[in-house]
Amino acid sequence: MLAMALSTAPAHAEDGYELWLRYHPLATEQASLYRSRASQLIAGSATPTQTVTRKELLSGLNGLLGREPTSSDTVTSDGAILVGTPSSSPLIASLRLDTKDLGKEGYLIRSVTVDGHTATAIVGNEDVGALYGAFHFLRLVQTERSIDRLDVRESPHIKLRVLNHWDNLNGEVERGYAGASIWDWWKLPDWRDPRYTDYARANASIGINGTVLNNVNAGAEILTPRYLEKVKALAEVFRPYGIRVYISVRFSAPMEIGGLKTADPLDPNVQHWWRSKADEIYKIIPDFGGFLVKANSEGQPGPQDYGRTHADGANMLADALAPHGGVVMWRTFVYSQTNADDRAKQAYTEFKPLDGHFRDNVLLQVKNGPVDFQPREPYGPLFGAMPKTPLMMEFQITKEYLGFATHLVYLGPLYEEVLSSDTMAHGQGSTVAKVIDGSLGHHTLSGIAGVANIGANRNWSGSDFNQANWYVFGRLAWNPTLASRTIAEQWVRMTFTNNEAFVKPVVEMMMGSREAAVDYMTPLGLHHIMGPGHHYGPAPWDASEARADWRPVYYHRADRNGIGFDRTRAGSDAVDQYAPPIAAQFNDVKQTPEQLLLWFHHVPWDYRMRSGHTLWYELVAHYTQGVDDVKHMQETWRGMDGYIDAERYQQVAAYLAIQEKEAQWWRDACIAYFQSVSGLPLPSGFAPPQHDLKYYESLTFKNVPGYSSW
Ligand code: BDP
Repeated sequence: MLAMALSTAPAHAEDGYELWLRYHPLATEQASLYRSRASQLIAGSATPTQTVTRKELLSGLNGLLGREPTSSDTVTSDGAILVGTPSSSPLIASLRLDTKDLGKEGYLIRSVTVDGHTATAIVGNEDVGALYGAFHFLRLVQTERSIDRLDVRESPHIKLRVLNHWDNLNGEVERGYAGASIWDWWKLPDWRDPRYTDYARANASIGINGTVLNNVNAGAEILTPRYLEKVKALAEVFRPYGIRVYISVRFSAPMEIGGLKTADPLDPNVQHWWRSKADEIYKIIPDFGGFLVKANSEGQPGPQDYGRTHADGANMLADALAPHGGVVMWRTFVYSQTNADDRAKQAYTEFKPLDGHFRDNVLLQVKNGPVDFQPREPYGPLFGAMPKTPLMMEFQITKEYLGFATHLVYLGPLYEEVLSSDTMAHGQGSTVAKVIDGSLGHHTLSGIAGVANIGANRNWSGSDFNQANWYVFGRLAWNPTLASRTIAEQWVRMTFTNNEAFVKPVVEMMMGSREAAVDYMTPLGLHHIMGPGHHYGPAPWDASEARADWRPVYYHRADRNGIGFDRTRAGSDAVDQYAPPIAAQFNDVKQTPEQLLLWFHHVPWDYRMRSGHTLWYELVAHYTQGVDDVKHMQETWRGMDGYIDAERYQQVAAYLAIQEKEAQWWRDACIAYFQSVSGLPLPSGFAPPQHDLKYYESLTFKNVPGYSSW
């Protein structure tokens, strides 16, 4: 068995650079089958997008099938592939395919007959649609799906599908675990690293159509002419792939680089400064996307510094961009240390009253949960609460709170859980997905952002499995109703192998991995109990942070009597930020899903769980389960030896060993701490922590990735 598996493993070294666009030869039987259905390629090259589409198909099919289709203008045999738009190709126009509903970015893939020959037509209304269709077609071949009777129609559910890079201009990446920034700002614009093209290919292959190049904690320099030239160079590389560039702007830029005394959004000089800045940008980057803004949040400047509202600030920038078709993505991640109210409530409190006050080209970008990208949070209460404003989703792809680069945690189930949550805001079925795709509020503008996990590491994302999180983000951005399991399966096939003996157990392992992390880090609704600042490892005891709302003890509220944050009507009343049926559910301890119990309730240690056990027992059981799950993942992976290349196999194995060690650390440290607070004995059958609490408390870390520059 093992010997057989070994014989199909690729012969050369793999470093993960190719991502899921790994066009390695299919097994011989499959290859010859596909070759007969991909014998000719009829594709234009009149525009840059057509050229890259054609190139991708040629290199992809050549790699997968061991032979390039012949290029031609007419169909001369069975198995031709026709790619393009009705307006650019008379041949495609003559097929009279119905492209009406596809929009600008949609495509169809249809098996057709041309001059008596079977063929496959990949058609968009615009070049970029055909490009997306080409990637879809390649995926079918890569994953060994039938391409005989195709009738695919696809168009994106969400308009702006954007990566957010938290990259600083000095090359550091905030919360980045995959090395330095891939943007070599110093050598731009003259040196355009070929990697930028591969970045664009990867994004286009999953439908991402925008990228915010710099950190939300932005400096003003990126708005200077010197840097705008660099931004322009990147925009030029990305343009053929349908990707627009955006930048994060610092609200006080008019003071820092414009010489003004104020950044007050109602000051005419400030307004004028931003208008001319926008004009300057669009002169050199005509398809520039717009601005992303973090304002009055964690010390960043903003309109409130001048007694103005978020709407005043966003609208001022929106007015500057509007003549050029640009948008403002204004973040709702705000909370203040001078506000004694529950941090989880503050975004809603500040933004909900502003519904209806924003210009048409403003989107509010809302983190998926009310606090901060924790392993599990309920969906943010703003979703569904601002029907007059397009709300964007902000997911984190980089795993700031989920084990950095080394923990194997597939985020698909987390994204899916949030997107499919029913807000009940406009009756049953008002899912978060329908809020952000604009359908619930009848918005034409819609968006979704993912904080990128991309860096200069050869494998882009810090680990092979982290690539799956970039991938699943893109696919769900295109269609937020897709199942994360289906996406995982496709990713595994494209990234590793189609061998079922590998695909099935690995998909299973990925699907369980997020729950494992929740269990060994923050089970039953616990949150924000990680190490201070750098966010590495457990520190539920920590009260060292300057701000109360950065301290773990603020969030878990454990004492001798119980544990959890009371967000019911008797507590902070965060529950009432949700639509009434959901609020009623979360307000009632018995109706609250146990996975969110301690998010919404402070309960005694001997609280009876649905299992019949006490909360204390269940807490210990979940922590233990998390570690066991990681051991199980290791076991699964050991069984995969020989199915894939040794390089990636071994790195995953080594990372899983790190994950096991750290999962154990999380479990033991948290149990030791909570036990010290509850004073309860460890339930029988569970191993005691490996060290005493003092040991865990004594661990400190310096030079943690993603944080060192602060
Ligand atoms: C937190 C990060 C911090 C970011 C902030 C944000 O710890 O580095 O600047 O979010 O989203 O998750 O603005």
